[in-house]
Amino acid sequence: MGHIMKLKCIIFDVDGTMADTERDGHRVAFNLAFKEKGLGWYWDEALYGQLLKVTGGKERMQYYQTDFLKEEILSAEDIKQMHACKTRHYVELLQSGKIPLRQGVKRLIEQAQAENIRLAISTTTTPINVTTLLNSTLGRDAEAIFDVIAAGDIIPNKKPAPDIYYYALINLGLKAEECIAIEDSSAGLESAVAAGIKTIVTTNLYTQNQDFSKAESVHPDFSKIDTTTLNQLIGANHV
Ligand code: XBP
Ligand code: MG
Repeated sequence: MGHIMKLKCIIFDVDGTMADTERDGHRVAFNLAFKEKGLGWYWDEALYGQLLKVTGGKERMQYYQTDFLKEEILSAEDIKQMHACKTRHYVELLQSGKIPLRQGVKRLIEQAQAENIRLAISTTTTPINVTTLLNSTLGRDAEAIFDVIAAGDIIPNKKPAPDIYYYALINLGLKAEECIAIEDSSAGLESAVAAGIKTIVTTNLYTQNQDFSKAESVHPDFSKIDTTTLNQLIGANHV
């Protein structure tokens, strides 16, 4: 007879999960960068929804010119510079306080802390984007809340590859069965599940019609997500 496992860590995705960053954050920052650099690109809300298929800002720009424009306008170096410009604009948007955490995220974080459940982040986005969001919403020392912040280019293959979740697990020193991931997109779900982590999904307008058949449960918001329900999912993992 094995013993019942307990939840050791909640691993949060950032974009779309902790905050609705895409439509009014990343998208706006990309357009500001295109304008600043004199490139005639503009990504409206509908087009951006299609581009979200590819995770990572640099990868998204490459995807746009290859698959939509069918013309290589930007070199790899141009994309890097454009992305640095986009990151500057995005950080400024976050610092202006216009992008809040999704309702219920702070409550879940505080509940986990009170119960000594560890917290981590696994995201495709650039590290400074994560720390700026945390600082602008949870305060100056917010990074310390998370034991591991796995972000951006530290791994070569972004979501839906499992690499960023493997990186988080190794640095946490935990097994996949001891963690729950929270994601908002099918690419994120794919990534976490491929790393062996049970995953719940909180949808948003861009992701609500995606395939979440591999999720433990799917929610429109955080109202029914708490440590009790997450622990029940882990409890089913007998060892
Ligand atoms: C988030 C993303 C990110 C951001 C852009 O995916 O796709 O690429 O849109 O971030 P996930 P950068 O939520 O699955 O991590 O421009 O910093 O790459
Ligand atoms: Mg996401």
